[in-house]
Amino acid sequence: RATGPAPSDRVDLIVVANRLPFDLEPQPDGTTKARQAPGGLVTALEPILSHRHGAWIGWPGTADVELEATTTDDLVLHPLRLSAEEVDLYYEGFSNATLWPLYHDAVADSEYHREWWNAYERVNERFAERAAEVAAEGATVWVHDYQLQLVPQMLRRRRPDLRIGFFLHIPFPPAELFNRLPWRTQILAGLLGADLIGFQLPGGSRNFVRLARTLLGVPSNGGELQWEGRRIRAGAFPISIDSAAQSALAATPQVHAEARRLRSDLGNPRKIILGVDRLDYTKGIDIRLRAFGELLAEGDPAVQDTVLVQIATPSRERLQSYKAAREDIERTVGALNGDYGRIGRPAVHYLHQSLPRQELAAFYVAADVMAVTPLRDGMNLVAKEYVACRVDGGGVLLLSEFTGAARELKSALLVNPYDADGVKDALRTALTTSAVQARRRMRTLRRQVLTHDVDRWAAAFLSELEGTRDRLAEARDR
Ligand code: ADQ
Repeated sequence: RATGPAPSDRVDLIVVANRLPFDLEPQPDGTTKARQAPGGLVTALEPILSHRHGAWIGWPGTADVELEATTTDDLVLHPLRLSAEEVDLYYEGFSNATLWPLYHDAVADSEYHREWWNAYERVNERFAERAAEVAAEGATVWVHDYQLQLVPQMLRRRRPDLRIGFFLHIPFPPAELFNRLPWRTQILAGLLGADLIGFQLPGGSRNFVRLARTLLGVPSNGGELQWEGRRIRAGAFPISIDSAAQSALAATPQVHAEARRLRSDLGNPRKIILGVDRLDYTKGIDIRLRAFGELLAEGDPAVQDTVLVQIATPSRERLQSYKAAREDIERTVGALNGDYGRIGRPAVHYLHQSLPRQELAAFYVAADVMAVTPLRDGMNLVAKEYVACRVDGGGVLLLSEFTGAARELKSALLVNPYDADGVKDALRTALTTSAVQARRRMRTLRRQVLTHDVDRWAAAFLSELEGTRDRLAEARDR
């Protein structure tokens, strides 16, 4: 792009993320229609961005389309074109087949290819370039997630006047894993371009600070780091959901009616166990299926007249590891239904589909037990959505201790997903918990989720980011 926006069109708050918050569809008349993609991040950031006439830079989700910037409700969307090859190498390759498994405890093997890394660098450069064009003097730029870890440094080189924040939605791994990355120092230096680096958990932040010290010799004091003459802060900002909106949705008569209908469609079983995830090998879908299967095989009274409903959104379907995970899950579902189902009454109901928010809420309301069993997860919003939807105060949350959410939701039934007997015991306990006990746990969970929502998360991050620089300017002026 030879020309950028005129200086007067530049904005003072910009979000940079791999994906735009809207799906953009080119129309026959040459205009572009924007449809909001569901998600807490958009809901949280949209009001702040609109209020401050902010902008969002991201890929519109289809390769090889060149779209103009569009404005929706005071928010400017800047679609960034990615070629099919870039999507292959930068997104599916380096982001999802190198970084994703490595950052999730290496639960699957990572692949390391120079051409993936080269594309990652190139695409990060383009995101940084666009942000530099769009940002007003002294603007705040908030960069998101593992696909864009080089952007903070690349942007700072171009625009030292900006305040740059970075938030990682997935775990930041310990040295034992991170050190495998051939480009480990580049990634650390990329992140250090930010003024504030946010993680889901204090452990991720500590991993980062320690690695910056050992690999780059960055001096630090708690979460304060010194790098290239600047002070940088690293810390934990656990993300959440729009708890009030989720709760209000679950309380509507429509969702209640839908929940009753679902229960009846399932044959009015005694208990419903629910799983809701992107179909990803980190989510431990196979683990909950196997635990349920073993209880069925043993004829455990806890699973008598019980069904498991698994809703899995299609995800990253071109990657071999995702194909393998899907095949394993579908084989297991088939085997369980073959062994324990009856005509018209399968043991497991499995949907490989994305559902509308309202229908998902009805499932949450209908489920007696919510099974969240990832091997590793940055936060896990599904656990929080279930809690927010239990306006009736009932329901049992079974939660892997390796999710970020487990740190806040201590009253859930916490399980180690690697411990097959432990998961089985916890599932049995969840199914036989008394209503009084369940309500007691749910009350504590609801207090946490309703008071710690996504607005609070965004406000905490942005005020820390914008406060940081003010303190630094004061320190310099003194
Ligand atoms: P994800 O790995 O995608 O997010 P999660 O936090 O559970 O995981 O969020 C998934 C979202 O998709 C939820 O809002 C859920 O309602 C929705 N969803 C799941 N299945 C669905 C279905 N079948 N139909 C419709 N919607 C469905 C990453 C990190 C997480 C971190 C978030 C936010 O991996 O650890 O919590 O980002 O930071």
